[in-house]
Amino acid sequence: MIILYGAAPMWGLPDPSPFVTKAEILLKLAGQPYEKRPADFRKTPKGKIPYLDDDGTLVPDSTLIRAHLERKYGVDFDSGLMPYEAGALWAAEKMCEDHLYWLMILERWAHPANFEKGPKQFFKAAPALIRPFIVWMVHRRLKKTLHGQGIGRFTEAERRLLVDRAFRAIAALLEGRAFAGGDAPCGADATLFAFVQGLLCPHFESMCPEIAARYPVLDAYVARMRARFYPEG
Ligand SMILES: N[C@@H](CCC(=O)N[C@@H](CS)C(=O)NCC(=O)O)C(=O)O
Repeated sequence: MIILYGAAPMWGLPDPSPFVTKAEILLKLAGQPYEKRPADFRKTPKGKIPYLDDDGTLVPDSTLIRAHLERKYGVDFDSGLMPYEAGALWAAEKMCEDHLYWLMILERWAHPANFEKGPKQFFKAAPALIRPFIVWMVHRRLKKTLHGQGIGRFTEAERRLLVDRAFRAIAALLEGRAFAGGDAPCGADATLFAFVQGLLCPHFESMCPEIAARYPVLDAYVARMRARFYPEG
């Protein structure tokens, strides 16, 4: 029995974490039955979501989950791809995870209106008296992380340029194809979809939808992936 630990659907997304959505789509692609449950952060092997419990074996990290599914169930998530395509898509996945992710975090957490209607709900369970202090601590840690990672040092105009170039790159990989994998989705689709969908989430005020409008292939792709993997809406 496979249990995928993440959060709950919110903000019109299957999960607030694109990494959890990536892992969920990999499970769907692998054709493995699973149950999704809310994570207890005290039990996550690396302190992050997602993680998997596969018959008692704990597997943290969306990329390690992919490797686990490949190893244990013999799934080839790159099936049908030329080595050059598989390489370019792997690089694009890492651009999403290690670059665009931080732009998403900055928009959701550092923008006061977005924080109010978004991540603030993660703190609902904290005792009311110390909640503002916890929020302050988390914000302080995040500011440090964004500065260290580098995204926190860019101006809005510079961030626009970075988003534009990243969207242009993803759009180029999708041009003329239904999925990054071609006619059928591949492993990279799990990641590209999860991150583009998260960045275009209409619940938040963001520069991303306006920039993505220059690349119509992106919206069409998100709708296609959504219909395929989350037909329930
Ligand atoms: N490399 C990890 C990244 C996962 C990740 O950053 N998850 C975020 C949620 S989107 C998290 O759990 N953050 C909690 C923290 O950093 O304390 C993966 O691919 O699964």
